[in-house]
Amino acid sequence: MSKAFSAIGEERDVERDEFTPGIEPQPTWCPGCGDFGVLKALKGAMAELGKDPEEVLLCTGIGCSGKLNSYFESYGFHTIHGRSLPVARAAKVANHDLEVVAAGGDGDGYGIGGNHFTHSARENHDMTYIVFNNEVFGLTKGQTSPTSPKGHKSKTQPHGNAKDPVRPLSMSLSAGASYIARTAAVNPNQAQEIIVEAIEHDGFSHIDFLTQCPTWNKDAKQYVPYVDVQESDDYDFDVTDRREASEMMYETEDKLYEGTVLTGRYYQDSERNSYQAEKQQRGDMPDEPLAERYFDEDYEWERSYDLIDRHK
Ligand SMILES: Cc1ncc(C[n+]2csc(CCOP(=O)(O)OP(=O)(O)O)c2C)c(N)n1
Ligand code: SF4
Ligand SMILES: [Mg+2]
Repeated sequence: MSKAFSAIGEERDVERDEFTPGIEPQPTWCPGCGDFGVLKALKGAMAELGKDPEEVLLCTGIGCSGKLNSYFESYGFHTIHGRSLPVARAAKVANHDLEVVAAGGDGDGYGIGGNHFTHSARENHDMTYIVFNNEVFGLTKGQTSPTSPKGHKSKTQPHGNAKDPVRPLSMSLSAGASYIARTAAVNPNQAQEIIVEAIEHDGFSHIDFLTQCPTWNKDAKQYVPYVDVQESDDYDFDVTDRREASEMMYETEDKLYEGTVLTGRYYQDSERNSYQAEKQQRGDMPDEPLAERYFDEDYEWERSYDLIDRHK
């Protein structure tokens, strides 16, 4: 339980259990699945931040990871495969008062939804994107995913994966995310701290969340022992320096497949405007949620043609 200020400025106690749905569905995740760690850390982070469930929208993709919003009390939208981000972006643009979190798997976010990931990061939408990275397609029984190691054997690649895995952190940095971190389900305290920071960050926050899949990724690590790059004396880099962050990400991505699990904060740019701030500076987005205009019968809509004429 944490003491926090609610959105209306009242101090109150927020408990993790407020984010447990009233009907308490039992998660259908397998015993030992890393997805439990994300759920626990997310509930803990929301309680620490003093959020009310009705202030939060959780959009998920398809996969074991996509079941997250069945077990998390808030507004929710279980979208289609790879499409949690466009739905999350639309909701945020329509109502920027919402705390928007999108979540999905490595197949969902780095594969079929990769294009949405790239452009959401580039546009720096103010939201938190949690990618459950278990290095397989879990829900559909363990096929090779974009983060499966080279040589990894599965039903779709019985002779071993011929492809190099994607580099999620580097991809995110080059696309334009302004907060980038990696954590692991086996490290719940760090995971909660990182989710809190990601939500507080004003811009697109990407968390690559290592979630072990004991059912379909048996030769994979349980992501232990992990090293926190901020805590370790072996690493020293500036998270606000793009070049240093990029080098550290490269090393982290290589080491994961060599058996060393590096986690922590990798990059933060607090200077860059979020999409919303940029639009507001240009006079394109009102202070009140845009969606309120639809309920205002007297609102006079402008056509974009008229605006173009005005700028001639
Ligand atoms: C358009 C579309 N293609 C394929 C599928 C089948 N499908 C469902 S989940 C999934 C992969 C999920 O893997 P990942 O995103 O890594 O999530 P995980 O289950 O590992 O959490 C696939 C291919 C689908 N539901 N929709
Ligand atoms: S198949 Fe893997 S990812 Fe899915 S619930 Fe089971 S352990 Fe978790
Ligand atoms: Mg997966």
